[in-house]
Amino acid sequence: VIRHRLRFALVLAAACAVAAAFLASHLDRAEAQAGIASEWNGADCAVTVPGSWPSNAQLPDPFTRIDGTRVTSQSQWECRRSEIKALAERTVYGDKPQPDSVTGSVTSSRITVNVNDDGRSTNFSATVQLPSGTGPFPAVIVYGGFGADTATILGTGTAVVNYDPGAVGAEGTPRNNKQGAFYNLYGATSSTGVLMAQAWGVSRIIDVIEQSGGSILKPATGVTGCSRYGKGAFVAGAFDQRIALTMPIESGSGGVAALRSIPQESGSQPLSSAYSEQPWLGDAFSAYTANPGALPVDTHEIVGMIAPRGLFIMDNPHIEWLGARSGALAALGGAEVYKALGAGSNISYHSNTSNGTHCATRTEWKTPLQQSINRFLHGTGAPPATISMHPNKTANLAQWRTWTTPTLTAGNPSETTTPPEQTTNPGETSSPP
Ligand code: MCU
Repeated sequence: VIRHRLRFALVLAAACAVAAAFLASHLDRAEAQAGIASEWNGADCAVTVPGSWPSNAQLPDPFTRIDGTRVTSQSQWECRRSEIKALAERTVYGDKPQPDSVTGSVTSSRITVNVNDDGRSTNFSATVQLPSGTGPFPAVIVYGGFGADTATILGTGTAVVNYDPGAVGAEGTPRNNKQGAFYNLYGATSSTGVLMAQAWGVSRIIDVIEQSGGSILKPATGVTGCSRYGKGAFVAGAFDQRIALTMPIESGSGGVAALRSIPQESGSQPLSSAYSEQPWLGDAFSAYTANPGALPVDTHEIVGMIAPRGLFIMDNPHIEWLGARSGALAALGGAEVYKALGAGSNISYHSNTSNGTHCATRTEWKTPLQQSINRFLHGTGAPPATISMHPNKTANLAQWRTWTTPTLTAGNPSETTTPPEQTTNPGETSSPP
């Protein structure tokens, strides 16, 4: 069984490497110059990460702060979400820095990005495919080539931005010699993992789209990718609140899958493997691969960071390595945050597929993908609003929690220093109260 599993991982890894090689990035010089839009509401919440916290074999309560107090209002949640972000950066992914300046250009075929921070500079680019019709168009940033069903996206009148994540956070390096645009700025020994580096690159693309004046691309942005690129898309969506729609596909261990549940899901990629196969997660995660119960967060709270923005998680239940039960558990746990915010219909999960091919273009996903894109990037129609687990890969949230889900009350601005959620994306403005 182990040999079979190893062989599967090697075949996947080889397939991924070949496809990634197609995505050589061509670097260009920038023209436009402007400031950086804010990507995180709640950046001015006072968050302190303590030196220690209690272990918890179950999924931690998203609504209880690390100091043990519980949040009751939406404005308190804004700062709790910042605390979850800080804890997740510290223990799972590594830090996502905010650079000094970003410049670049958007044309109908290419986005160029130049970033400066602390006297250093770097650049990368992405290619653009426009749909037919008259722009400007919202865009979906597609990681790599996997599961990138560009026809489905273009068919909704949405542009595709082809993002080569390896240009910003490369795979295939040792942890003490990380490579790519992110590490050009922050150093090859940065403890930030490749997934967060790649997510930082997505944020810089959005900076450039926002600065471009909106004649070609609108700021409404989605992100997707499959497998390792599903891990990446998930992290990108969680750590940038300008992303209106996140669509991770078959992301497995290191992606959506609940970290505490992976050791209990037979055949799923072990945490130690997800940590060592590539420097995907931050260096600090080495302390938790054998003991995820010691983490102050789990991925249901990363799902919760995306709330109330659009989220459609797709999993493959036919390949044990992909840990679909742990993915479903994180979706169910995170859906509680959506419910608490009165936005329960903005999250969908689907693993009830018949085709077992990894990263296949699945007919069952076409309609909910297009519904999600229409709702959250175009502001039309209704989201799929379904949690559909394959019968072999159902998860039971009740076994994993003792906490209950509050209804977070609206308002109470005295409890936060941050302005209310920006409503630049249509999904947020239309969430039920
Ligand atoms: C699910 O994503 C990964 C998985 O974590 C790896 O173990 C395997 O090698 O490759 C998968 C993948 O990215 O496939 C394209």
